[in-house]
Formats: sequence, structure tokens, C-alpha cells
Amino acid sequence: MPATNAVNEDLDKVYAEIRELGLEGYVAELDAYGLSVIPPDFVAPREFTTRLRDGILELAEKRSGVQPDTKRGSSHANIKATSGQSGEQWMWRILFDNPIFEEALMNRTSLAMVTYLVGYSAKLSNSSAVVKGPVDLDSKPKPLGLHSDNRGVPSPFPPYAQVANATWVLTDYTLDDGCVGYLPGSHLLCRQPTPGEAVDGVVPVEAPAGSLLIWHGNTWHAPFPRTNPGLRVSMLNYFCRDYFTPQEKYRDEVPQEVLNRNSDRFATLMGLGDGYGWGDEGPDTDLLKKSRSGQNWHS
Ligand SMILES: O=C(O)CCC(=O)C(=O)O
Ligand SMILES: [Fe+2]
Repeated sequence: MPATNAVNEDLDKVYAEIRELGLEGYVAELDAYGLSVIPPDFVAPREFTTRLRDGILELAEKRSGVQPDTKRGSSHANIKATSGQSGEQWMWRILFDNPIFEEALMNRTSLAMVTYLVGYSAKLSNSSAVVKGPVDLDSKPKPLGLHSDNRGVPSPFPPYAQVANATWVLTDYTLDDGCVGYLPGSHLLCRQPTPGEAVDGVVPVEAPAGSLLIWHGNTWHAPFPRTNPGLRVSMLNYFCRDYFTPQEKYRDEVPQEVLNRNSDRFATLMGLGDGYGWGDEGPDTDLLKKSRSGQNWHS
């Protein structure tokens, strides 16, 4: 049985897309290790990732009122963290803040890899961005927060992915830059790590700006603290299978103009293809057949 994707009637279709984009090697890496690093040339033109990074820095200032200091990162020393470590600015549900975020979501390479993991009926669970500054080197180091993104999923996890993470690396990722780290092969363990488990085996995911990271929802990973001056900038799109509840509100809040300028796949990602949530009119059976038919996620 394949380790990462479910038996799926759309496998031929997604594999054809993978081949067309030259991504077979990255699928092999994902199957073997649970995480794949896709180089910039397979992702998007440099000009696009520069604009995406600038869009996130602009949003960071809009949301916090603090202008990001990309050289030293001092702007983020005391930034209010909504999650994670201090010095880290997380911005949630950024999708509707700038049309370039829609383009990043719909990027063909990203979507092909995500589809391989969670199918064509997948929904967007969150679209967020992180701007991360250097830690205070005098403070006591915090333990690595190793985890799988399968929040609330009981063990044992299924071997196929229930959620998938596509992270846009928008400034270089090295250990000292505060990149993400992961435990290779941990997607096969099918459970969450216990506190302190396996942290010695965690390897940094080093990648140049413009790369795209894709990981299986079972994979154990954790952010490293940044020790270099300056800021780490990333955008992450986090997807779930259609029977999950997305973390962020999309279905009821996506503006019509945003739907109008995007494809049917975008509407599915927003949850518009999800047949659950009916009222006294009862289920829309056509919609149910498409989303919760069960045909594309049995293993
Ligand atoms: O951005 C990072 O370094 C890791 C964040 C994380 O755990 C995630 O995106 O699921
Ligand atoms: Fe995570």
C-alpha cells in the first residue's frame, strides 16, 4: 500500500499532472521521507516569489502597525505572537488580503503535490504567513515543539495523509535562519511524538528563497529558533480532506468577486463542494456524490 496517498480513482489524473510538471522525483522524496523540498525553478518565476514576500511584509505592517526591519529583525523583538514563540508574527486567514495570495494557493506545482496527498476534493484549512525575527540569545532556549499537523486525530493515524502543508519559503532557510526541521520517515509512525521524543533526529530543512516545502500531515516537524539577524518570511497553505472541518472560515465568507475570478477548483478549496451542513431542505445529493461519496478516500 502506498505510504502517502490513498487509493484514489483520480490517481491517474494527478500522476499525469505530476509528470507534466516534472515532479516525479519530489513525489518519491515525499513518499520516502514525508517531506519534499521543491527548488524554485519548479515552483514559480523569481519575480513572483519576490512579490509574494513583499505582499506578506506589507500585510505584516498593516496588521501589527510595525514596519518590518528586514536587515536586523529588531522590529520583531517584541512583536505580539498570536502563536509560537515571541518574535514571531503569525498572520491568519491572509487569503483575502491580497490577490497574489490566491495565485500562490492556485500555483500548479503546489496544487499537484497537495492533490497527490489529499485528493481533488481537499479544502483549504488555513492560509497564513509567518514573519520571524531573531530570538533573544540571552533567554533560556525552549524545547523543540515537535508535532504532526494531524490536530485532534486519534492514533493510529491512517498511513495516507489527512492534511497537507505547502509552505512557500520566501527568504533563505538555514538552521540559523530559523527554518523548520523534521524527522525523516516519521510519517510512517502514524502517531504524535511523546514530549521530548526523537528531537535529536530532527534535521533542518535548508532551502533557498523561492522553494516550496510540501509535507504529509503525519510528519513530525518543528520550527527552529532564528539566531541570524533579519527576518524569516514564509506563507503556508494548509489543506485537509473534505471530511475535516477547516480551521479558518472560507465557505461562508469568501467574497463573490474572489470566486468569480477563480476556477471551480478554487471553489472546492473554499468548501463550496462540501455537501455537509444542510438545513431542513435535506442533503444536496449531487453535491454529496462529489464530495463525501467515499470513493476517493477509502484505503
Ligand atoms: O513555519 C514553521 O517553521 C513551522 C510551522 C508549523 O509547524 C506548521 O506550519 O505546521
Ligand atoms: Fe505544524
